[in-house]
Amino acid sequence: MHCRQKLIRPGKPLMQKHFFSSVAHICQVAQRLHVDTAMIFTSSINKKVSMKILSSLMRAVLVGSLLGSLGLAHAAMPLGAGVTVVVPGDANPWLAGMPVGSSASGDSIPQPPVQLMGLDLSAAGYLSFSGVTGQTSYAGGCPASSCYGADGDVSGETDFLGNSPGFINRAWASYAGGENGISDVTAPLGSLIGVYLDNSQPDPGATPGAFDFRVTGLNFSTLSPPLNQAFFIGDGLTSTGDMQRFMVPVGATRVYLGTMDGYGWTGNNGELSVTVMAAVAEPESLALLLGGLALISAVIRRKDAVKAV
Ligand SMILES: [Ca+2]
Ligand SMILES: [Ca+2]
Repeated sequence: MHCRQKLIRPGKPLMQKHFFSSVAHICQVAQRLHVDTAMIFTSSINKKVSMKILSSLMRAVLVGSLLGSLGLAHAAMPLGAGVTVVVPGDANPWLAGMPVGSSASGDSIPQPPVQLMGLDLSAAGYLSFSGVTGQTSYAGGCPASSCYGADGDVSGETDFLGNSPGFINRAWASYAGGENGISDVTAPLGSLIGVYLDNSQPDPGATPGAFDFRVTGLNFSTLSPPLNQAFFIGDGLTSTGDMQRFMVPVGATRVYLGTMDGYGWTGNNGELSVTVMAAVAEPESLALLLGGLALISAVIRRKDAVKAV
């Protein structure tokens, strides 16, 4: 029997209508999490159905809140399989969303960034990156020299601002002004860079402010870039191997990947292979509710098991 049919029995049309949408959503998520919500509801379905459901939900929220306070309630739903793309070393993020033939950064042969296809950004809460392999060179030296993985060169170069080794602020056009309507960024040379766009061509008159990853650091757990703002991705992992979340801004329909350089992407070489997953971050309340449902379900199962002995 379908989850919803288990939970919604005939005889209480008003309450059925009221609870249908929320219960349907709970079913959908619970099935992914292997939470047997039916255990909770059907155990009391023959008596005062609506009050029992309400009572169960309230208990679930209370228990979930307790779990949340203990850091035990956490949920995320992947949206389909991941998408894998190859990002060449000469892919210039500042050509994202621009017409063919556009120029940027002094490139004699401008190469656009790679647009990720097959991800429904309108449904996604965030992207995460895994299995990022390969190396690129902003000096065209791969594999012999100046060849770096997706986190880029953090090991010895002095940036254009004379600050943190290996970090660079884009040199072309102006430091703060961005280019082609996409913001500037300060990030490690050679690192994997992303930019979210909506359906329109980026407007140079509405260029957002710039990230400075010397300030943000490279090991953030969550990053929330607005549309048209270039951001550091690297290998998508913190230094301790935790997967980082790149929140999808409202209105985003496209995401592009390229590499970090100061100017003249022409001549960069090497490539990165990147696997991207889109996921829905469950609202905290729902995550807490599901945590509570899981615990109550386990308790009921245990009671039933004891009765059966
Ligand atoms: Ca270069
Ligand atoms: Ca990293």
